[in-house]
Amino acid sequence: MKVMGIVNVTPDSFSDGGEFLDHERAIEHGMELARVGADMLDIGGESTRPGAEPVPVEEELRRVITVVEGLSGVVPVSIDTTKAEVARAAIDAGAVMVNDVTALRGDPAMAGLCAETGVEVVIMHMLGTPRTMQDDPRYGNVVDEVQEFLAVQAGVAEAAGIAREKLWIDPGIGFGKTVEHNLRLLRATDRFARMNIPVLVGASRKGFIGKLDRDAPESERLGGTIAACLAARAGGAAMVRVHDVREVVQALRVASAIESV
Ligand code: HH2
Repeated sequence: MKVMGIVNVTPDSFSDGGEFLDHERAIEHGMELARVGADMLDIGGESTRPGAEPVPVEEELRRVITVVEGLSGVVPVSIDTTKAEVARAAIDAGAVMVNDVTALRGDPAMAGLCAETGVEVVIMHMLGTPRTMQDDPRYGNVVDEVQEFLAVQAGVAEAAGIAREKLWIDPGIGFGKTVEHNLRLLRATDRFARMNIPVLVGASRKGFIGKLDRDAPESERLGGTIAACLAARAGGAAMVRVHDVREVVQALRVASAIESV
């Protein structure tokens, strides 16, 4: 299974110094993640945390493009954005994947851009928008509904000219979900994997882990992150999106060594 390392270029990540220093530190961080085993890096300049406000396009471009340029020669880069203008600039700077948490619903130009440039595309499920998604999310059957959504959006992507081989699907852990919804989705990874589109799972340090462990803060969610990654692996996920690349790579290596002995 592949590991996607997270490089956030937002004010709460690499903003201690001036602009140049911010980019430099983000690039160094990405290089370190690649060195310890990240197969690819996901670079994002707009937080999608619950309650997060949108970032203007110029600001997002200023945050991410230098970092995409600096890292795309080292390791394959994914751009985490909902804006086609940012995606286009990132692709020009070397990105090979678009990770759009709106699943191509946010910007009408996104699907066409992805089709035209031939990049890989992540279709992720989200209920509502980052600002509102954690306000009492409800489903009849969360697994059925997420699966149906992913199938529909994969169809939308194909209809826009994106080759099926370029698609990834992602159940969107934490995007409009209660703890139980997240657990049911992780447990159903095998059902998503049977859709014959590679599955990406992003559970790293997410809120449900804290809720299951006496409100552990983000910095203390590594054990839960690893447990979720191993569940995703057991269900046949093709890639996990994580902050703690070194530790997750180690866990995955041990899991596969046990399996193949
Ligand atoms: N989660 C976050 C952002 N992008 N993309 C995909 N495909 N799947 C995810 O689960 C996913 C994602 C969470 O973003 P945020 O809350 O901003 O934190 P971080 O980027 O540090 O994970």
